[in-house]
Amino acid sequence: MGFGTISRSILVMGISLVIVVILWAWIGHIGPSFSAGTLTRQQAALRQHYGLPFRPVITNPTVLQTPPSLRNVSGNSANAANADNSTKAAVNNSTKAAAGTTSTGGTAVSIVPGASTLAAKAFSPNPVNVKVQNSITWTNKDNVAHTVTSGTGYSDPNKGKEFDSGLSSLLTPGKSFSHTFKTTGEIPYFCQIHPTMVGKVIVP
Ligand SMILES: [Cu+2]
Repeated sequence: MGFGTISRSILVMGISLVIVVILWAWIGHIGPSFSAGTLTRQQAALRQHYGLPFRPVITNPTVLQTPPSLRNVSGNSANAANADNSTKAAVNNSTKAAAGTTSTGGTAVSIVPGASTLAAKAFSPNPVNVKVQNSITWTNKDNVAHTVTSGTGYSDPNKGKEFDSGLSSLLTPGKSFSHTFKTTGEIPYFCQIHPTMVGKVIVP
């Protein structure tokens, strides 16, 4: 075996290696990008083709960490319950809609940065006073999603009765939620994602 054969073998190996590297750089990324991007586009195209409603892809880690059964608590209770409860849900929704239209001139409450670990300091000011028939607008100034939900916590049977920004439409960073208070009282509230976040509304 002469040097010619050896050098040809080395050349063939070298060319093979170069081809593998070029293919890897050219189409090596298709695996992960196919599973993420292409499937999303295909699903969107099929939904449009069959006239199905648009469903946003959830990428918010906070939402993904919330069990699906807890993402739409008010909706679930309306589905599971009798006519009496669904009527209540309808009344509650119309109250929410009314509150949304009177968002101007209300009292402002911030969900402060880092709120999820700040317990009673998560909301500012806290407690907050508001006159009857006036509204409070909560604005999320943190960088993760929260809710403002009336009640003392998950186990409160009256949870969300007075107001609930909801798990299906989370208060993502920068988002606001308003509610008008029709009766006097002291209303405790909390965040459904971080139940240690607690506040109180006083309607004297
Ligand atoms: Cu929260």
